[in-house]
Amino acid sequence: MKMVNKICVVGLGYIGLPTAAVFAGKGIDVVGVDTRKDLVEAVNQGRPHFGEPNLDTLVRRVVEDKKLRATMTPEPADAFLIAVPTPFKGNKQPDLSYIEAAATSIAPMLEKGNLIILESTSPIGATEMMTNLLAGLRKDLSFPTQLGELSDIRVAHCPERVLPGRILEEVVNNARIIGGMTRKCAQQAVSLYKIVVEGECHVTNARTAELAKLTENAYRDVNIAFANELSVICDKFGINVWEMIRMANLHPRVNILTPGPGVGGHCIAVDPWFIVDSAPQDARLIRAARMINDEKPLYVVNKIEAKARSLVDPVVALFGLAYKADVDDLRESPAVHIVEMLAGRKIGKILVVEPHISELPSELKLENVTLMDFDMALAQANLAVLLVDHSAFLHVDRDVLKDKFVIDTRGVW
Ligand code: SAJ
Repeated sequence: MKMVNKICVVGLGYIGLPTAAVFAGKGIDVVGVDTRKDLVEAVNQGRPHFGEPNLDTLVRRVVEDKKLRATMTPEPADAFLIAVPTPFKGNKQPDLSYIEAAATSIAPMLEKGNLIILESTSPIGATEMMTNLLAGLRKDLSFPTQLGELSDIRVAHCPERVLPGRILEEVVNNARIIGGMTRKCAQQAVSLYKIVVEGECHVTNARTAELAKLTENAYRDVNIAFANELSVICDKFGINVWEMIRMANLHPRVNILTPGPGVGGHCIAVDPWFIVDSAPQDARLIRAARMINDEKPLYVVNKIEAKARSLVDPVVALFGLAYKADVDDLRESPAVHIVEMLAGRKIGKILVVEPHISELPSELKLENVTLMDFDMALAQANLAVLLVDHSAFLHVDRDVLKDKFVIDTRGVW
């Protein structure tokens, strides 16, 4: 295989930026491309636009070493790595417009011998769709959907699998699924990942890789839904669900996940819908799990409202807005939905504590919602609701909590 000297990473988000930085850290020339000017400028100043352990130090170093550079238009390279979002549309169907735009933007830069990797989480058939789109744009080159192993361009789907909060560690150590459009495509992709990945690279075809990635997140979603369903059942009987699960998990073949206020983030709350969309008649359990997890925030709101209405002068403090512990990411966060719904119920004063932000998101800029620090909110509240198990919330003074009504959606207080 041709040596990889230069990589063009399209999309400098939660996956693209760390991946670009890790390759640059290994001495590869990396050009990062993004359509957002502010983000490109920030990267060129050595500043990531989101919080992730150790990412700022790495980005600063590779930018200073001139190994990573960001631009708004792709450049010719040996390999192109696409890491753009794949959200869903209003009808829960996958929105592939970012993949299409990324492919269209790299098409003029392609040269014989190039490797294109789609890292974005994708519905079944998306890699093939992207390849056909490129083939239509570059009739002078051949693609694996046309010529198989003889193609000029190699294409593979290698889905990202890193956990926010541990991205830099997992991008190197996790095993990778390498879904080649052909065997040679896969081999070339393995050679590329071996530059940075210490985990094993497992070769398969692109469709299997697409569904395997969706399955990983659907597996977690289904298991969290099971835990969330149990939490509702336990509430009915006055049983502490966390204690009950701890007991059940003592069985050597039982490992139930943790109930919470709902499932957030841009992956687990989204990706299972891609399976449902591909097989609407058959994906019954996957759909049910999605609905159970999506309904959990409303259940929590009803519980908070019922308790608040039983108080004379309710002051409700809600702890945490992020979609999970110790991240600053509010996307698809059940906690944000809960505060928003609760504010609409006009139950009294709502205090919000989120140490990772300095300003409330726009949907929560409401007259009855105030962002406050932990001690002040706890002192003022008569109903304390834990929505996110941030480390900063775990060492709460039990004596202070004793004087309040407490709703703990995470089972840690
Ligand atoms: N959650 C629970 N109970 C649990 C575990 C999680 O309520 O027992 C909630 C969290 O609070 C959060 C949501 O689920 O709201 C998702 O959090 P997560 O930590 O399970 O996963 P993500 O969304 O941060 O990252 C997932 C990971 N996928 C799997 O673990 C199978 C990650 O490896 C993927 O790379 C990522 O999705 C992705 O980008 O697809």
